Amino acid sequence: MARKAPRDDVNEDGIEIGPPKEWAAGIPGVTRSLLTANAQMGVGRTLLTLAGVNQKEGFDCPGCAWPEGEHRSPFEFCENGAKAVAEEATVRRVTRDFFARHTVDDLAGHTEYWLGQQGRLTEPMHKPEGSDHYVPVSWDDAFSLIARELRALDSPDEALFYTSGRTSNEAAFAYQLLVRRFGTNNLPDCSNMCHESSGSALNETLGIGKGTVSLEDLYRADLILVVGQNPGTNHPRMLSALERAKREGARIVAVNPLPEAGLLRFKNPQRPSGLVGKGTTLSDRFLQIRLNGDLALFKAMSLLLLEAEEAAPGTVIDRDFVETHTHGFDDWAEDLRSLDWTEVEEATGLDRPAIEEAVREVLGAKSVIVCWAMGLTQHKNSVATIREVVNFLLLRGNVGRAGAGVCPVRGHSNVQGDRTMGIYEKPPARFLDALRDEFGFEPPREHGFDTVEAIRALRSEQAKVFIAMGGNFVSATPDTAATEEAMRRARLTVQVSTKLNRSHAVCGREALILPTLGRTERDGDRFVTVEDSMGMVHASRGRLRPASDDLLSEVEIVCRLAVELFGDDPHVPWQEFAADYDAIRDRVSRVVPGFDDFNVRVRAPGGFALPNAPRDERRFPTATGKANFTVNDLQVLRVPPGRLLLQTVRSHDQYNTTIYGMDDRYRGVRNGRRVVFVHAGDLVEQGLADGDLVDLVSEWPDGERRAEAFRVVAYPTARGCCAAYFPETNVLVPLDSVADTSNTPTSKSVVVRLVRRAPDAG
Ligand SMILES: Nc1nc2c(c(=O)[nH]1)N[C@H]1C(S)=C(S)[C@@H](COP(=O)(O)OP(=O)(O)OC[C@H]3O[C@@H](n4cnc5c(=O)[nH]c(N)nc54)[C@H](O)[C@@H]3O)O[C@H]1N2
Ligand SMILES: Nc1nc2c(c(=O)[nH]1)N[C@H]1C(S)=C(S)[C@@H](COP(=O)(O)OP(=O)(O)OC[C@H]3O[C@@H](n4cnc5c(=O)[nH]c(N)nc54)[C@H](O)[C@@H]3O)O[C@H]1N2
Ligand SMILES: [Mo]
Repeated sequence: MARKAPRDDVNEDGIEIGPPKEWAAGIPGVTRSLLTANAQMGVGRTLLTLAGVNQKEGFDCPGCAWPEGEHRSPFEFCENGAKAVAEEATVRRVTRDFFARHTVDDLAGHTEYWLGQQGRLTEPMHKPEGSDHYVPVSWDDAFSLIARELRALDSPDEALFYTSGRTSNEAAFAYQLLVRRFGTNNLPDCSNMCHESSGSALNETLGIGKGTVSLEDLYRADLILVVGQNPGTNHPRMLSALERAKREGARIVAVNPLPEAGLLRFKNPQRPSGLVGKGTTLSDRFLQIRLNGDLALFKAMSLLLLEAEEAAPGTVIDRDFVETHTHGFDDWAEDLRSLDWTEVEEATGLDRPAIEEAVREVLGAKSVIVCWAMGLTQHKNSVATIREVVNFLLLRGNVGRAGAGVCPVRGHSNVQGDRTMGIYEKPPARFLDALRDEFGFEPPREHGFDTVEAIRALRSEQAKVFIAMGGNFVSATPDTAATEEAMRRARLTVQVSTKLNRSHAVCGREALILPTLGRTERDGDRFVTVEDSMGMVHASRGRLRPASDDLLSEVEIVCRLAVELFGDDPHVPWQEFAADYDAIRDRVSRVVPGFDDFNVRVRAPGGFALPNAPRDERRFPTATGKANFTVNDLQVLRVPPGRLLLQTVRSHDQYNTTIYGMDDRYRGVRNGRRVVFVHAGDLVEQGLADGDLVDLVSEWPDGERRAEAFRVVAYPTARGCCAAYFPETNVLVPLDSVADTSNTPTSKSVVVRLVRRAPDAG
């Protein structure tokens, strides 16, 4: 299985490689954001739009889920937030003429970059079966077509309802209600590929699938570990928070195979000195860990803490906390004694003194926070790794107290809220009971398909209708060739989208594109709400004129489909929901814990915080009623000779599958994406050199997978590891390569062989 580069990929010959940057943001960051914004929007619209980002009366930045601070500057946005906004507020339009000019096949031959650059979708489009063109369709006809196909299924479980993470709370609640009213829990979402491992590990050990810290905690921490995360690119506003934490005395340790610019030094563009000065050195210590080494690292750090306690009893472990609030300590501590340091050094690529120094930081800190993102969640042993992070924190009582806790940094701007609203294929019984009590129908109890299972169901034609509330399913998921083939088998695919992407081109036999409003746009006089990464809920109100008069909000799309599907529904007032989002919020307040008086509290400036039992009361609603220590085996991921461990990452110029541009400024790449970053020492060992053109080949029991034509870049990553961008490399990860328990594709540890291409094959 091989994948050729689509034809308008920038030619590798044009790639320019310079030295990686050591600092993030500052003047280049600001001018960059204005340049991107201007190219898409023009100057007037740029200033109007950017001034509304993350303001108390404005819209929530669609960029990431990092919370807003209490002191919002007039420009509470970052370079990449501005790009996300510009991408949505662009003045370019995809019209019916565009679809008349391009066949579906033709669109499938273009890159994500090209597709995204065409602009905003403007009217509903329909690809009839057997046709190779999308043609305009009325909203009414589109809804009756979907309802007809859904009703024709033998079972509701033959339909799949995907959600990406930008969907508002109101749309998400209405959507999951429609799906359960229809009779299935087939609600796969982007979380399945993202923080599912965090949710799995935290639910089991702490009793909540979310983080336990607020921004205020970050400012009060003595030590912050930033593990498996590249905030300079993916959560730039987090750098301001880290900078402030440092000013208030925190120390920061970065754990990453790559020396990411934002982790090292930061020039805060929101402060005058940040534009010109030297910037803040953010990380006090950098552990350049080998990919997938974190489980070993956290075990080793915990063991050293246990040994320190033995050397000076009563000084290291928080005995009170461990005895009162936790379960399983003795078994865990006993197991830890058998840790093998050779294996630790092998797994982490770090030597013992480096780990001992890190532990001295821990011993010197009363309050510790661990932040993480995809570097921890997308491995086979991710759930175990995050459980070990929890063990490490529990040992010194670093949960549920000021300045301490777990901080999984969420991706999409409302991915956390979507889960809270019930977008989940494995809903807890208490949520379904609450739905039943509120609406008077019996929701389905059987668990539904997650993302990977949904692809399998499409492949076996067990699932026949696929509906997506946002996102770009075929590009974001693994095993590209298999996934695309599976998607093409669907009877009907429906994409609710703002912009064109590959999932419109690689579609079912019959397909619909339903264009929707973005965050930045006016939705009559209505507003929606979102929940950030730290459980703060607040309103988001768009201000721009919609990209076209023919767009519907996501809520209206769900409710109008429901009216078509259920007719006069005695259980849910869909028409009222479509007209008045307060009516939805009233229902949320009765179904979802923590949303009492939702309509009142969300109108308070800044919104409100959701309750968080571990954080607020040191209460752990787990199976044991306590915070659980868990035993997790260390299995070193050994790479056969001649192979490297590949991680798939984001460049500075992309938002998941949306490609803003061809540069990765902080890593020194211009004008191309087909690059693979490899340590110079490994290049020598592999008989390769910087500038070589290689194929990336992964080997699996069912055969090899190949991603073609990558330029080798000598780069200071950890030894034995390499990195390349997704989605180009998704082809390398088979559907069956997933994390234990969470079923998340293993996008951060793929064993690959680098095969030099013959010059004429380039
Ligand atoms: N501009 C922009 N912002 C975004 C996104 C975007 O695409 N663009 N995406 C959003 C989404 S949905 C998400 S989930 C987040 C993603 O945010 P990140 O998780 O920061 O995104 P990645 O690019 O996947 O970066 C993974 C980081 O983990 C490191 N890493 C990889 N494997 C390991 C490992 O085994 N151990 C350790 N310690 N480190 C490792 C990598 O070197 C890299 O620094 O960002 C969100 N924000
Ligand atoms: N190899 C590899 N694969 C990965 C990852 C990785 O690190 N490596 N990361 C994974 C992660 S963390 C995630 S979250 C997934 C992301 O998976 P998805 O969420 O499915 O993908 P996105 O690229 O974020 O979706 C972009 C599309 O969303 C639509 N869109 C944007 N805004 C809106 C809106 O407001 N409403 C609606 N209805 N549509 C909108 C646009 O049409 C746009 O083309 O990818 C995963 N895939
Ligand atoms: Mo994500």
